[in-house]
Amino acid sequence: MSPSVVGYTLDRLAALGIEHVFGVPGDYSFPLNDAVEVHPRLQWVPSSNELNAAYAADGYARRKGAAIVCTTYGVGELSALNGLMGSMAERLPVFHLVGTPSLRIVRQGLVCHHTLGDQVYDRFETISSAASCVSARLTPENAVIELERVIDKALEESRPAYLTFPMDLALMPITGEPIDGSPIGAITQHDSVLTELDAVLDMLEERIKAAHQPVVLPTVTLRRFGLVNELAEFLAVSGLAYATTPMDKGILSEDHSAFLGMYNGGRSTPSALQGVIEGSDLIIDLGGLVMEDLNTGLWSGRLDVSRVVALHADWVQAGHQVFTSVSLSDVLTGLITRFKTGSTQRSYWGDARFVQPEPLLPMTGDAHEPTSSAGFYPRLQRFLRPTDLLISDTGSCLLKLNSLRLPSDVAIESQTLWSSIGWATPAALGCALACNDRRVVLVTGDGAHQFTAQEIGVMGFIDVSPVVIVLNNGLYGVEALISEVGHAYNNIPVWRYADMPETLGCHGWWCGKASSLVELDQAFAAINHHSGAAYLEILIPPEESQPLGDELIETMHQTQTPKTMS
Ligand SMILES: Cc1ncc(C[n+]2csc(CCOP(=O)(O)OP(=O)(O)O)c2C)c(N)n1
Ligand SMILES: [Mg+2]
Repeated sequence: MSPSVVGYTLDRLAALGIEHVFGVPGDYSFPLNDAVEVHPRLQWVPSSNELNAAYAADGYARRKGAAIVCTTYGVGELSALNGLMGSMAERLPVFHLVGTPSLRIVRQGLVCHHTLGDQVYDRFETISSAASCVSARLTPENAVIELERVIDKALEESRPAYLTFPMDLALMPITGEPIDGSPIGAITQHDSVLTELDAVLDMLEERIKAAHQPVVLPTVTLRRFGLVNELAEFLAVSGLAYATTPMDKGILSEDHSAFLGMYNGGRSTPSALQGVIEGSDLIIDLGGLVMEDLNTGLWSGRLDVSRVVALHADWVQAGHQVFTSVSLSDVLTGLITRFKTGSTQRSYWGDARFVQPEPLLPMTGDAHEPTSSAGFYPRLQRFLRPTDLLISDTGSCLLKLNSLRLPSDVAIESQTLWSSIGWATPAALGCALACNDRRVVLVTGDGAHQFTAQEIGVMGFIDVSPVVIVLNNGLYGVEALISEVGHAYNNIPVWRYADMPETLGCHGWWCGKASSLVELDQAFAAINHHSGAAYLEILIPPEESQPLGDELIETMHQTQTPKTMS
């Protein structure tokens, strides 16, 4: 007996290595919900709402390679869209499965719930498919062939896919031969056109040989395509030094001997790094840098295009020269081979040798002083353990964490490009489920946390054990700064954060609140001794809510205020 359309879809996605499905059930989605419930390799994770489900799936895909989010027609799918659009921006293959009215309802023209009361049934498909790079409506006849196309495209682009399932067709058996599929780790990028690949490798070899001080800017795209080990090997055989932008932070352990620090235009750390990168005669952009404001020190970075060779996922740009149909993985492995077999092996550190990444922040503050940003970040650096995965929400904490040196083998996930506040709490849940070999440490502002804090209840319910750190300054701090402190719209309700895990049904969590540095030290020590989940609220004075310098605030004003108004 052939599997049903939904059963086969889940088999095919589980074959990629996905083990969890995030979502909220709904009557149109029951065929999907039921199929997940009985699937031997998939576990349903109940989300508090569809936006949280999409954020959790985004986090999961960052660490697992792909994820599934399942919502119901109209009301459910539309609620998930901000999360999925974030996965579009940040390049994460999240499969969005949506149950829709049956073909029988559509053919009879019956007016049904979750519509505008008219007989338009496909209104939401155009909206939801905008948050995907590929979409399909699955039927018994097309399920096999369409799933291959959709999976291939989603992985090729590393972006979401949108799949709809009319609820009657969803339960019918597929008509084609099922395909087993392979796990994500075994799936490679599309083959390159060989003549084009050779031309790229020749060009790169020549440019590297001729350069006095080439530098590498590896991007997070390498992680998305499973090429982090290749990056490490490339750095080892080439002897090239590298720096990362905020979006690409922590791609390798930040105690790597070739690591120079964070390139962020005029806000680089160490500050001398800006000169090294911008003065370099060859900048190898590995994966496609995103030159957005928060990734370029508010556009203060200037990379001379004639010195940049950009290796995108499937094309290459060197000045005005463009090469197409070459995959990043082929270019990287080709370069490794050329360095290994060629005579060009040498160290290219040049002046870069004199730039050292920032050490850990010095410990500041007397034990009985109140907690503050200045006291928190050096303590956080010392609290983190090798293999920890730090998740940061958008807000003043991200601006600070992006410029901090991470301790050895600590990884980080953030949404520097999409920057949707509230993302991090559900994303921490997704990350915790995707990688049980790392302790997840979430740092979030209170404002961001209030968006999606219900997911703490889900963490307790399904028994994952993150460390949650909430920075309570009572306001949308970073916004207060940019919009000038004093606006009532930046104040947020006063919550008793440390009481929340218990209210939300979490058992065995260490929960506490720190308002002085001695309490903070004790809390961190207690959390490191506790074997389960932990939730720590830290009071941050509102007047010192953001660790941003005056000069940065001024730059933000200048960048954001239209010339006619200044
Ligand atoms: C979904 C969404 N809504 C609004 C914003 C605008 N925004 C950016 S940061 C921020 C405030 C964050 O406040 P909080 O989490 O308390 O961090 P703080 O800066 O106070 O430490 C807001 C409202 C956004 N980025 N995303
Ligand atoms: Mg705040």
